Amino acid sequence: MEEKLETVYTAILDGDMEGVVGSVQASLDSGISPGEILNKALIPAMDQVGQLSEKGEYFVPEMLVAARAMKAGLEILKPLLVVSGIEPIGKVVVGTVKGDLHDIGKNLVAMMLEGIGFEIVDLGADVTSDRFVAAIQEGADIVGLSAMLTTTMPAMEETIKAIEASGLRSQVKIILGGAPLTASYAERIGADGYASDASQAATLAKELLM
Ligand code: B1M
Repeated sequence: MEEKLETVYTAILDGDMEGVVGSVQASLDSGISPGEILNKALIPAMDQVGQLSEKGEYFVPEMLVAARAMKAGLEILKPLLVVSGIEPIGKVVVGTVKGDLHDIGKNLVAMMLEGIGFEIVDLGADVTSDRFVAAIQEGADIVGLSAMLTTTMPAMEETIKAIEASGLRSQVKIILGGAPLTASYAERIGADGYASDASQAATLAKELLM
């Protein structure tokens, strides 16, 4: 790995927020593209955090500081990855479902969708089905649900059922993603599509509106 990217990667693993901010900026200044910083340093570092937690070497505090450091890096990249001043191609409501606090993946998906021209309504994390329904009532073309815990996967089905019960189901396409999910699970609970990562989510969202 390029030395500057290695510094970003290590700073995330160390949960060193200032180190991430400095090294992301230094990488940009040296001409490394925002996409490369994201895909070659930030995302691999969070993957490694996940592996360390699976091995019992990292616990919640380490995951928290790494996540905070990752977010600080994303904040710098966001304006560079997102186009502005163009007519939106559609409106997407995104959120992590009820009971689930993981929002980094969802934030990346939102950023990628915004980057290709969607207007984003980000409801945050731990979002109840009622809040999703209320946001769709305000107007939406697509709803994007994220979940990272096996225990919160059922909240996706509950959300889809609540959207159906509200009579709004035919107005929106529903897509979902998150580490424990699969395309077959998405199909089984009545979603319109599944994406395994943020760029697939962007492609899927565009396809669904065509
Ligand atoms: Co948590 N956590 N966590 N955690 N955490 C996982 C998910 C876990 C796999 C770690 C582990 O034990 N190995 C495990 C889940 C096990 C399971 O359910 N099978 C776990 C656990 C157990 C927990 C707690 C229960 C721990 C505890 O308290 N004992 C607790 C639960 C809290 C809660 O939610 N109620 C918890 C807490 C936390 C922190 C708060 C400390 C922190 C989250 C901070 C934050 O997000 N603001 C955290 C973190 C950081 C992780 C890991 C290490 C990293 C997650 C991450 O950000 N990845 C994670 C381990 C892992 O993932 N291997 C883990 C980077 C991100 C870019 O990837 O989120 O997968 P990801 O998103 C991808 C795709 O999934 C996809 O695209 C994204 C970008 O490419 N995607 C979509 C996501 N959403 C999508 C939506 C789409 C389409 C694609 O369409 C709408």
